[in-house]
Amino acid sequence: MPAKSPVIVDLKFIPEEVETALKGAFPDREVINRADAVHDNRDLSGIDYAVVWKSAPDLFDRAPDLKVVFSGGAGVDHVLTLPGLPEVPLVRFVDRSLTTRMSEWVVMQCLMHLRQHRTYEALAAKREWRDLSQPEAADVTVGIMGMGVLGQDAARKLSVMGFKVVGWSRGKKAVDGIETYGGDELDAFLARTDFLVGLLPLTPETQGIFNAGLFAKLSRNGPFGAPVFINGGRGGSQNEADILSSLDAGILHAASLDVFEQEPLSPDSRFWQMPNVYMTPHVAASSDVKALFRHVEQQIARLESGQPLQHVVDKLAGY
Ligand code: NDP
Ligand code: OXD
Repeated sequence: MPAKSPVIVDLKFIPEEVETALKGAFPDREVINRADAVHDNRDLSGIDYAVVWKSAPDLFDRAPDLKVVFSGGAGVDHVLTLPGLPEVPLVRFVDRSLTTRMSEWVVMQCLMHLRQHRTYEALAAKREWRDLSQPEAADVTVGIMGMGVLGQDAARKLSVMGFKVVGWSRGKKAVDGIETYGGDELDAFLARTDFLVGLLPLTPETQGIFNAGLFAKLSRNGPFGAPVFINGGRGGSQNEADILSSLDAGILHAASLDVFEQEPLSPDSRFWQMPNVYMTPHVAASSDVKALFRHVEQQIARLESGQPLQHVVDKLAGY
């Protein structure tokens, strides 16, 4: 039997987590972890598989014979923009742990805004004991842009918490208990939305979609008057100058941002000082590296036994 192809691992994750996850992973084949300097001059030709997250741009030059590229995350914009991406299937990471993490983040942000957590923190810092009038989840309609794997799970979990939920996606979805809108119904969707959640991939169509024009179309009938913007998708989909000016002008009440146009976010960014903005450093749904390697093993096993790969990206659509 011919030897099984090695797997190239090129992941800009926490290096120790990758090392630990690699122990016991891919037991039947060699692993070339590009974080390991011993592989610096290694010939990567003839290798079938690579698992990548923010790979060095020379990857496809160095490894010209790849048969499948696996994204280390659910998003693939970081792969689609790499020079020399070969005409082979690109498989994205779809996994229970990742989906659960994103829904935790989304539900947490919605609850923190609903429960006016920042205001209570500020009161606590002044040792001031004061109650604020308290809307409930049922008073808020959360609108999710991007009703894919992550959007649909977040929608269900927000519903369980009592929020009214509406969803928007390119193709209209049927999700139990959730009112959904298709691509050409954006304005009607926005008019319903008090808390806007972005869970879109970054594509030419979604670049800069979260801008002043869109914020102006959101509902102003929610409990805080102005709407809240929450983005866990990609920073390239948001116009940060517009978010800042909309917050300044009271067109937006508050925001939660996990992703930014430039990452890491500059220490000079005004976002750091804004009391009504929650920020996290692109960690809303980090990949569990062990689960990622299990998923890659399963997909390779499918391919090598003649079954179709799952979660293959439509490169034309960009996600
Ligand atoms: P999916 O591919 O499952 O879902 C994408 C959704 O976006 C689909 O509903 C799709 O519509 C919709 N969509 C795409 N383009 C458009 C458009 N032009 N107009 C309207 N709707 C559109 O992706 P996931 O849910 O798995 O992930 C979503 C994104 O979340 C990822 O691409 C990634 O960028 C981001 N992400 C961020 C993380 C973080 O830690 N911050 C972690 C993981 C992911 P349709 O259903 O009709 O195809
Ligand atoms: C992803 C991410 O796409 O973590 O999975 O951003």
